[in-house]
Amino acid sequence: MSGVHAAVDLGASSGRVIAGRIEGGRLLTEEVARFPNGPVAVRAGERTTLHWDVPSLYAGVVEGLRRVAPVSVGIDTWAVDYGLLDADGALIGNPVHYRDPRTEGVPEQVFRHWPADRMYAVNGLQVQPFNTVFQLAAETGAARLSAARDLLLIPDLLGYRLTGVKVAELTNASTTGLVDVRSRGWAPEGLDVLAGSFGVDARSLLPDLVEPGTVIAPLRGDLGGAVGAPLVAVGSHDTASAVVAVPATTPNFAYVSSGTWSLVGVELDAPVRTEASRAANFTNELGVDGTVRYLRNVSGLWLLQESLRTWRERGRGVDLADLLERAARVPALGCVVDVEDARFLPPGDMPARIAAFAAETGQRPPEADAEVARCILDSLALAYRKAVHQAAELSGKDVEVVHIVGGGANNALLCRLTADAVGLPVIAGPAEGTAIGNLLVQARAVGTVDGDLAALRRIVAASAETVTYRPDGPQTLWEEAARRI
Ligand code: LFR
Repeated sequence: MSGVHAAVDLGASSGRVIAGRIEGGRLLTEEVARFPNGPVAVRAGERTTLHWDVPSLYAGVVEGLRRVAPVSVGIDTWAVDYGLLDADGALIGNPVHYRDPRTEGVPEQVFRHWPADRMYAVNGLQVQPFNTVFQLAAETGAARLSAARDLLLIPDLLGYRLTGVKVAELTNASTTGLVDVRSRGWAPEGLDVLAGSFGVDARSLLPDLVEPGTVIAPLRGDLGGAVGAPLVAVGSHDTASAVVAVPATTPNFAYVSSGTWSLVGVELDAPVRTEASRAANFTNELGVDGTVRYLRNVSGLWLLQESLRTWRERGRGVDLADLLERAARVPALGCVVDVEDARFLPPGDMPARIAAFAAETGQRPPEADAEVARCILDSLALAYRKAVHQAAELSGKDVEVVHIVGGGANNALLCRLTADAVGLPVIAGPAEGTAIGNLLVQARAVGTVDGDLAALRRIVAASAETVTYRPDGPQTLWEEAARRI
């Protein structure tokens, strides 16, 4: 039996510390701490801004690590967000959450100085308004920028608090828009544009890049039995860790990392930077072991989560399991929406936005809660279908099977609909993909396991319960639905 590794995984609604150990070639995991990680809306002057709550997260992380006394630690969160440090290493304000609308209209301003096609040729990145490069451009003139000496992405920020060492882990850095996707180094062109046109000296703020798998430094401070454990740079972008945990047994797979977001794509050895790829807004994010995560952000269970929240706020608490059971009995494809439409991005009344989309596209808006849920799941499956087909076509990769990892793997209706929509078998699980990928990369870095990505994935396959869904029903139904949006 190995020592215990600790994955810190900060997700959309909660942060967790998950302990994992290798036993008999299998990875056994256990959640040891959970604490809230919702955005905090803070009003200052005329504006309300969505923030991270770093101090409270830090307290949760410390508490969890003390409980485990691990032999190594890895940290992952969602991408793009960062904190600024002053000359004393103190955090300047709480970092802004990417769902804050401060970047509305900013990509267009940046493209005037760094045209979108030139940018894509360098960073290979999908355009999302919240990409770090746009968040930084939105900070032009902000007082805190002039006080800033370092910029750290959130996992690296927590890592710095735990070790005193500043790095930029590459998989997450690749979502900033400031990494050259071919050289896997910072992109001088992007740094020049930020400095020259927006007065943001990112060049002097960004630390050195490290590849995932690098041992950063031992933990220090008031951490009980966790002191001295090495912090390992894992795929600190949660999606990078989730892709490590795809239990693929063939190279010809597509994946859906399905949670608050759905990240749909394939794994490649080299980026695809064609005009067709850019037009389809496919991203080349960097993965573990020199890979490229070629994917698109399709929205995700966010639409369902926000609907549940809306109903709850109106005093109509809905039980998810019961809702999904009822949704399974609603006739298929009655109404579909384009889940990638920008209107679905911010928090708020999701059923109303879905109804508005339906009306605009000449469909009868879903009314009952089960109809809304069915609409969301049909629409997600439809979006997965499009993204899987496009990923295969644009990259030239053969796809024989679709793996769903993350919370969506537990949603049997979504998995079944995905198999039907894509027309390929779907293998669902593990639901804890991100934590598992995090744990395996650190376990390998400190010598508990060894081997390439395929070997790590064999451990996942041996450890995780998966369910296979075979496609059923005619593809023409999905083709017709796609034409409605
Ligand atoms: C998923 C994710 C996506 C990223 C989005 C925002 O949790 O990390 O990969 O595009 O969140 O950071």
